[in-house]
Amino acid sequence: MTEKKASRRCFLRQASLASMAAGIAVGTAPALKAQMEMMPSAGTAAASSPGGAAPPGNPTDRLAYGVRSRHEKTLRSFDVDPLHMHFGRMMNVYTPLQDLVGSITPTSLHFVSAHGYVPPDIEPTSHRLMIQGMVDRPLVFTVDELKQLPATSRIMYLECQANRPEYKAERVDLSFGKTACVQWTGVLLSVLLKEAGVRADAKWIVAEGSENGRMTKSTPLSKAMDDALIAYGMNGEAIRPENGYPLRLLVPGFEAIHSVKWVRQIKVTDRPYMGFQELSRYSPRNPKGIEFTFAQGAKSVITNPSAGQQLTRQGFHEIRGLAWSGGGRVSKVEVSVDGGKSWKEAALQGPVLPVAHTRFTLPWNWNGEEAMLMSRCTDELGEVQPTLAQFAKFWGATSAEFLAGTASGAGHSNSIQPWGVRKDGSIYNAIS
Ligand SMILES: Nc1nc2c(c(=O)[nH]1)N[C@H]1C(S)=C(S)[C@@H](COP(=O)(O)O)O[C@H]1N2
Ligand SMILES: [Mo]
Repeated sequence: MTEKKASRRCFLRQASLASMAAGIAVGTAPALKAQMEMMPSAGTAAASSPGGAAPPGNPTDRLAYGVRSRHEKTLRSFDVDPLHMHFGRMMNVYTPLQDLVGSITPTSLHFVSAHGYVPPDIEPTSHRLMIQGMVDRPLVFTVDELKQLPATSRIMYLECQANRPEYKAERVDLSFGKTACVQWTGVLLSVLLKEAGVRADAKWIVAEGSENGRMTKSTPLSKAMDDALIAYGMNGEAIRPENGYPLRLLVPGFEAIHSVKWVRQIKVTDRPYMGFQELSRYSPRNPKGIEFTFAQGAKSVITNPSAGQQLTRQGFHEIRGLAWSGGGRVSKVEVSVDGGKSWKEAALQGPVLPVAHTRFTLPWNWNGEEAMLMSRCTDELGEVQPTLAQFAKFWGATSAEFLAGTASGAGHSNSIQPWGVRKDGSIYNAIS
């Protein structure tokens, strides 16, 4: 290191300490000044951070691994589902959709769903993924071995089957927040299955997680061979512990329960396993017996404005929301401000990716009168998002039964969400 560089670094350190202590910046370039103002020192928060407390943590740690501005307050809401308390803790953590911009969910705000078991704390070097069952050569992989195989990245959404408009929450994240869209990175499961040599009469895979309850889920082999992923990456870094660290299965477009977290085993079989989770909660019942449900239909929701929010003035507002489909790309989103009497086509923010959240927008001039906002997604398969009445009819029930929770055995719910706007600008959930 040259003397000049060394002395400059020394100057920076002293300058920042001096400015922290005194609460003033010495005569430095604007960029450096901004950087120094970001770095509070212990005990002098008030002096160095006018308007509030310093962000938590050590300043050098924050440079090594960033945190957001202390002025940003968006948080996930979470609850423990009392209905499932007797199975253990059912964890529901919701993506705060109303606070997001763009179409990628920040990793820290991704929803979490876990079935009665605490997310395991897995040491990655001791974790293994086993491929076995109806294969010629059972295989065991370490995480490092998987990382050396050809990598695939894919931006895609996940959505819990329990993301149900008919829960009728007075905030969009509480009825729609069990969905998120991030970039996942890993190895195509087909690469591993081909290496293991799947037998001709195999038809299913059964994936098993590593938590105490060892959640298992069956997925058709054809889907597993098509585009399922064994992921280790999430938005450019390791998957977060709650989302499946160090490895999770991802089954694009299927109900998220197929995407088994902390995956430790893929067993190739000729029939689905009726695991505890599949029997208890995720299999719609019809008179013929228990069914499995797979790909999710076209769905959308207006996130802004939405229930619990308040319009503070008449005039221009941009209606914003998210649309997605397990069947592929979103091809069209229509928005109604008069409860479905008339519809206008919204603009889609690109790139429009298959099986990914797609943001839509529509300019709206609020005249101060009552309004009813709705969005309706059409996907590239031509499937159109139904109203609750249409959705209920499909399952041989009524809207009232769905709203009362007595018909909740039905699969993925993708009905249209109406938000009512009152004359005072307050917004309520108008699903009926
Ligand atoms: N091993 C394991 N995998 C799991 C679950 C679980 O409880 N254990 N929950 C499933 C369900 S129901 C959902 S909705 C998604 C949630 O994924 P996320 O927590 O990363 O958002 O994970 C699925 N995979
Ligand atoms: Mo779920």
